[in-house]
Amino acid sequence: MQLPTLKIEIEDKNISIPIRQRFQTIIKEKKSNLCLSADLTSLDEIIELSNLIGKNICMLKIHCDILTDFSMDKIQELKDVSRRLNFLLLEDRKFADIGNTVALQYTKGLFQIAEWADLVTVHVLPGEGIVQALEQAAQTINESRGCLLIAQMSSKGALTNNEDYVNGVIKCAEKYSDFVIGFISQSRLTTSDKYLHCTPGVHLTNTGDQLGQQYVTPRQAIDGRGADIVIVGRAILDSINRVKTAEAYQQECYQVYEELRKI
Ligand code: 5IU
Repeated sequence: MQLPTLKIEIEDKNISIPIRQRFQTIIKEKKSNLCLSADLTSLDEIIELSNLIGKNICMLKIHCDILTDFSMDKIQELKDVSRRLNFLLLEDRKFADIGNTVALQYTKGLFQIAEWADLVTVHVLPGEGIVQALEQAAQTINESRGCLLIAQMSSKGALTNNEDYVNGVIKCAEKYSDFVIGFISQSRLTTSDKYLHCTPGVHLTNTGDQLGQQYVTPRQAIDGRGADIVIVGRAILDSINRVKTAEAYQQECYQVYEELRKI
């Protein structure tokens, strides 16, 4: 009779704690500022991998539209793993349409993203209505939700990387600072601790790929580029031992983070 009560308490805790606070607690408690970018096409494989690597990460980033075996039951299974091993789920949807459309893309269709993704990524290109719409839509969900605004991209020639654009993104974050908990960025954008800076394009040995991706090391991402969260994909996914590699990235990223941010 004790077990069901305990489960309800855990669920309630997740529902009641604001997502920003939950994220910061996870990072400190687990000593991890590593986000695994699981760009895999099988949700079964992602679930299996997150059972092995979940203890090392603060967040798991996926692209639901590349999955060949997506179902709401399976994504619930992944959500259960994320709760048990205490990491957030980020759907890297990169919303980029008018408010009315993104609200539908967020809550409806095959993926019903708002039901399971703690966080989503958003382009501010269409204007601030996009964030307003997602925040409103998130209020229909019985759990704390948030988003990361894409301020700068890691890819060669990205049109996002100009000052006016980035300033517009920062302004939008300030206006919707309950729902916007951080940025996807390649540099430190604000001195406020409120916003978590998440940086993709990180690899310890490669400098890029054949399709425009540009890599820096974890140290360069955290030191030079002001990252709080380091997003790592193929450096872990393509390694011979994914678990060992994830452990190595966790240690390296958190050590540099502690050293520089004195947390
Ligand atoms: N991603 C980037 N750069 C960006 C943004 C997102 O690489 O500017 I915004 C995503 C794409 C991929 C992951 O899902 O982060 C990086 O994967 P690799 O570490 O395998 O390159």
